Amino acid sequence: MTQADALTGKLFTFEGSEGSGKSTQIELLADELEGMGHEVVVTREPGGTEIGEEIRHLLIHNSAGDAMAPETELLLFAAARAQLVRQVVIPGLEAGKIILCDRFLDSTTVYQGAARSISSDPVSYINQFAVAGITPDLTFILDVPAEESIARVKRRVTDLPDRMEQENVDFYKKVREGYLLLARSLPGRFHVVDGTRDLKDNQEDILKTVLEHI
Ligand code: T5A
Repeated sequence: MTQADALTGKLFTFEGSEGSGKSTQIELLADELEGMGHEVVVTREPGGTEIGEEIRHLLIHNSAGDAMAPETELLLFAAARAQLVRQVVIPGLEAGKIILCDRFLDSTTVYQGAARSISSDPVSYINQFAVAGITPDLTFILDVPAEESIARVKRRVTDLPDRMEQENVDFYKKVREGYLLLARSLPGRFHVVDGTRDLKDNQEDILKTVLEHI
């Protein structure tokens, strides 16, 4: 029996720019699936483990992060992911659970690769090393224009925005384009959702698509 045969669960990941609606949709989907009797694990990146949450703090909230080199950022995101995969994702899949992960390896491809312009070879190699052969069964991209993403972040922010949220509109545009390019290059794994549509419509679309995969 191969490792893939032992992984009877499903991994669904959610991608998109800040404020695109990932967490909202994950919460709604988790409630629906649990109501149907499925065992669901909700997790996020960076984070999802004690080690990963420490790394998250360093990456996103620590003021020392302002001086962080893009290469350091890449390795820290990968470190958090390596821990999450081994501590949460693989055991969950082995136990037949449905894992809903807020961001996964595609965030690195897009943010560190497309938006921060680190070349694709190290990004791809480091991503593969971190995920240990685990590929999402399906990835939802919540697609929103850069301006809408920024507006939603601004509405939410009561204090100073975190480090990643201080990027300008061009950065958000590169992120959006990066995701749409990925979706075009791997149409079988990605399902693009219009993140400006009504919440309820997206909820129905996502649930229907997930049910077709489980
Ligand atoms: N990062 C991460 C990298 O650079 N590389 C990596 O490898 C990884 C893993 C993570 C940061 O790290 C970067 C990317 C990020 O910059 P985070 O704080 O976890 O930072 O940020 P996000 O994952 O982007 O989470 P957000 O909370 O910002 O966005 P969500 O979860 O997409 O949005 P959500 O659901 O909180 O919704 C935002 C607002 O929009 C409303 C909601 O009610 C909420 O107010 N909303 C809608 N409004 C209208 N219509 C809809 N359809 C709506 N859906 C939601």
